[in-house]
Amino acid sequence: MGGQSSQPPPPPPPPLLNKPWRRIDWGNKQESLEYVIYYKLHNKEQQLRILLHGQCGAGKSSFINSVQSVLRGRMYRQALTANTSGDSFTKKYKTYKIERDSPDVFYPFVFDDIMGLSTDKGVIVDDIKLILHGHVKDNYKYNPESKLSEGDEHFNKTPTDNDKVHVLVCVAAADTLSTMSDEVLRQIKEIREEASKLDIPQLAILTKVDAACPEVKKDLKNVYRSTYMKEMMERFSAAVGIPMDCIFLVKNYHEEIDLNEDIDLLILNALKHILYSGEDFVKMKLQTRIE
Ligand SMILES: Nc1nc2c(ncn2[C@@H]2O[C@H](COP(=O)(O)OP(=O)(O)OP(=O)(O)O)[C@@H](O)[C@H]2O)c(=O)[nH]1
Ligand SMILES: [Mg+2]
Repeated sequence: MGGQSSQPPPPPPPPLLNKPWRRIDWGNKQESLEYVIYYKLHNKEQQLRILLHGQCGAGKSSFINSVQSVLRGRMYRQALTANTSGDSFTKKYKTYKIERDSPDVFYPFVFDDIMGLSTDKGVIVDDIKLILHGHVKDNYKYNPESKLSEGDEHFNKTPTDNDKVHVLVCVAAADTLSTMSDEVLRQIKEIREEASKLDIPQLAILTKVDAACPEVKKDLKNVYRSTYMKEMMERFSAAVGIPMDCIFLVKNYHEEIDLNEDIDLLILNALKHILYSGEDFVKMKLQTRIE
């Protein structure tokens, strides 16, 4: 303007950083796997309840299947998933235990899968708050008209500590992050606020990294070198208030029929941090009870 020569725009950042900004020990799956395989809590009766929430189609059910696949060493598809858009495919609140060694022995952590958030069904947020407090029984079928009421057979009036949520994980699809509606973001924040009141630790996983960035699709090991993925994480962190060190990039099993070590490593990395947070929370609760 005004005859002055304007500065040329800065060159776009290179698609890949020279060095990854977060370290993943590629090629060493055993260490992470052993951490989970031998994972136990001090109190044998204690169980960590991990609740996954997030937009419809974000990959919540797929993440549970992916964790099961890694831990069982073969593809596992217990939680139903679907390639649909719009309404949530998962309609029920369901708890998934993971078998360890034999059919009646389970890992000391469980995953709660729920219906996804969408723009028009605000009732789900009230139900999720009840889940955080342990008031919702397994297999509750979500009713879009009204939240679960105290008189319902699926309302748990006297939740034990194992019924309550110990880690809240927000799942978001990296490839559609930029189009996430303000309403869904608001719902995520509202759920986080309730969890914060209960001191429940909160993490996030960004799925579908393969669909979000061509460099990552080419080689999953590029995931923490991709400038685009880092920017997505930063934007998501700013939008929902979850700090960067609590956000993990993941590619779920979705079309593969065989396990892949790189996919496993990202899933184990996220799972390890989820378990650390849950364990710290349980310890903190125990201490405050003793004091
Ligand atoms: N490319 C790719 N596709 C994925 C990934 N994770 C999940 N998907 C696909 O995304 C679709 C939705 O996945 P779901 O696991 O059903 O998502 P959800 O969050 O449980 O969805 P609702 O139950 O509807 O809320 C399915 O077609 C999956 O195969 C991923 O990491 N990469
Ligand atoms: Mg689902």
